This record gives sequence, structure tokens and C-alpha cells, in this order.
Amino acid sequence: MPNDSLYTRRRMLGLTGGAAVIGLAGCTGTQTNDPGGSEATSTPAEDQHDEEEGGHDDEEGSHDDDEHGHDDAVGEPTDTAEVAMVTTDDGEHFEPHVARVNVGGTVTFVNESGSHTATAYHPGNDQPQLVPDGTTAWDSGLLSGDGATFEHTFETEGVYHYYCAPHETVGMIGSVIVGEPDAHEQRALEDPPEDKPESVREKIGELNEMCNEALGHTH
Ligand SMILES: [Cu+2]
Repeated sequence: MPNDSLYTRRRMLGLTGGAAVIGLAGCTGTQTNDPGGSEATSTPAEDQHDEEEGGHDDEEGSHDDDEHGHDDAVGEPTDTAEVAMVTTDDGEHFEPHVARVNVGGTVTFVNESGSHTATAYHPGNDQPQLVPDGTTAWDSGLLSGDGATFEHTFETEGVYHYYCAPHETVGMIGSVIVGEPDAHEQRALEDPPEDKPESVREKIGELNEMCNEALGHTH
């Protein structure tokens, strides 16, 4: 509740301030003499900026919808994230495809249906390296049954691709973005490994697009 009322108050200040600026466009001297003026004068600029950003985001959002037909937007990093491992009539997948945590954040993989693993693309798992340099291999082993979980804490910033051992070739592959890494410096975001089947390469390509977009790296 305190946040809500603060937000409302700031919005109201913004609106009042904005109106004041328009009204006082020709006599700004009044504002600098007003003891409460500094707060009011700074707010309209912020609001205007926010509105511009909002409009820009909306355009990007609708572009995204056209391309994919559903909302793939990746959120901001948080301290913990949950990824469901799911078998449906349509096949197997991780949900969400791209999870995001802060550096030091923990991702919990929750088996919802079927039997799955969450296994890092790491040489330690006999895989090409699609994780940051210097990280350790992680592998949940086979999780069966409803509610089985595996968690991993990510101490190194970067993009991590991982797969489900039984379902890799049908595209059960996901990504974790840790922190705010530079998209140009990620092993994971280079061209998908050439020795992988086309279905795997294609899925990794899709994940790379989603990760690049989440990191603001679009051409
Ligand atoms: Cu699976």
C-alpha cells in the first residue's frame, strides 16, 4: 500500500507540474522562487521521458507479436526464478524458455510432467561450451514425477544454454541469463554448434534471438 500511494502521489505531482510548466512557459522566474519548485520542475521532464520510453516499448511489443504470434518477452533479472519441465500433447519444453536471475541468483527447475533433465551445455557434460568461461558443469540427472526439483545458483554473469537429455533433439532446450552480460561476449550466443542436428541448431538459434532481444542486442 505505501508504494501504491507514493506512486499515485508522484503521478499527481507530475501531472500538476506538467500543467504548471505549460501555464508558466513565459514566466519561469516564478518557479525558481517557489521553495517547493525544485521537485515540481524536475518531475515533468521525467514523466515526459517515461512516456516516450513507454511508446517505444509498445512498438517493439507489437512487432514481437507479429513475428512470433505470442509474447516471448523476458523479464528483468530477479534473485530467484522457476522453470517448469513439461510434457504436453504438443511435446516437451522448458517454461519459460529464457529465465533470468541476478548474479548469485538461483533457478529452480520443477518437473511438472514426464521425465526430464536440466543439463548445462558444458564440456564437463560431454557437450560443446554454451555457457560462460570458468563455470562448472551442472546436471540435474533424470527428474521423474510431479514436483521433483533441482536448483542451481549462478555466480557468473552471462548466458547459459542447457538441455534435457532425453528430449534435446526434439528441441527441449532452454536458457538462463545471469545479470546484464554483454551479448557480444557470450559463447552461447555464437552460431549454434555445427555438429548438432538441425533441430537442435534451430532451437538454439531461436533462444539466441530471444536472449539478444532481452539484452537489447538487436540489429
Ligand atoms: Cu525433457
